[in-house]
Amino acid sequence: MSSVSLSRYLIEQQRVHGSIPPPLRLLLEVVARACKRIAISVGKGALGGVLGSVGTENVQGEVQKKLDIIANEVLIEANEWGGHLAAMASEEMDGIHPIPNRYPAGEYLLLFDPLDGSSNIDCNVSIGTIFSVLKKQREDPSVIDPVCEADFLQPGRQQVAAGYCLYGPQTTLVLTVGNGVAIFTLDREQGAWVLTQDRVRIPEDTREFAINMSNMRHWAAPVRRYIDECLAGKEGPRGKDFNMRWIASMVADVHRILSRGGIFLYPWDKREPDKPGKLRLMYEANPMAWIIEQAGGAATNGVQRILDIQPRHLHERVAVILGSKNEVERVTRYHTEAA
Ligand code: AHM
Ligand code: MG
Repeated sequence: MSSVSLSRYLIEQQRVHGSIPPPLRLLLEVVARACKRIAISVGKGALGGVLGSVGTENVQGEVQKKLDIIANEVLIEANEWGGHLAAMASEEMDGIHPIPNRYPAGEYLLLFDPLDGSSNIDCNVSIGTIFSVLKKQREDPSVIDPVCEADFLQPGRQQVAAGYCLYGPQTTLVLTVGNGVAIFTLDREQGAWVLTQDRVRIPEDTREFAINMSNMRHWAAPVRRYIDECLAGKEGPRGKDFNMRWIASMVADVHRILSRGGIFLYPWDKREPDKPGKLRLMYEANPMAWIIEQAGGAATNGVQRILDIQPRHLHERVAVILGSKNEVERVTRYHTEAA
């Protein structure tokens, strides 16, 4: 059978399932093309002069790496002129980026974490790009007010597409448009995305967890209880041994969970009691939560489904617990029992 390209996959989704209007399909193709360009820069590493920091901080006070900035610029340049977007928002920019007047504007809103796993860039460990697409919702479409931050503040269940690109030993694009999860691998010789897995399913049970254990002393009781029980192994209440993996690139940790199951936690902790968590709701948690749910897993912040959270700010943070369904439900139950 001939291989299925990203374009063919998207056209068939549109034809058979009606889940992708043409402007959304074209927008996703542009995002995928931008990811190819980012993959080239990532692959060059020191030879391309792209490693190291630039000496600036983003809106969250994190030091920006050269590749954070490069990836952000590539995504903006690639997506500005196509006519499908009203605006973009990025983890690396303070405010939204409306489409400049010299280009036609469309109805979609694109959000991204241009380079996730920044601490891994300089040590040649897998990193990625995460993206989410929303549609501008206006009660009266004839009102043509300029696009603003409030247009972006939609719960994750309203996403119309979400995905990530993982720059690892292989470059992989993972995508959902609400009809399951598809994985494409970059064929470097052809420069083409080839469908390598469709209808991905995450096992409901697992013996593997991913959490930054160095924060253990700061966790809340329900998270501590869950991890303590995992660590107790066969002799403990779970009656089985658990393995642990932590790559510190959410894209890579989530990809492992899509491949073989597992649970990922970045919980609230008492170092920053006023912040719900480290990860960003709109650039990281929402797209990953939808992908995980579309593959049969679950995603909560401990008390609520992530996709139901009503965002109040663009750069809002959230606690994240996602992966194999039965484990996520267990951690969520521990939170309810402790409340
Ligand atoms: P980034 O977007 O600045 O790279 O930060 C997000 C990353 C996630 O990819 C990862 O899960 C987490 O931060 C790692 O945090 P830690 O350094 O505490 O292990
Ligand atoms: Mg990130």
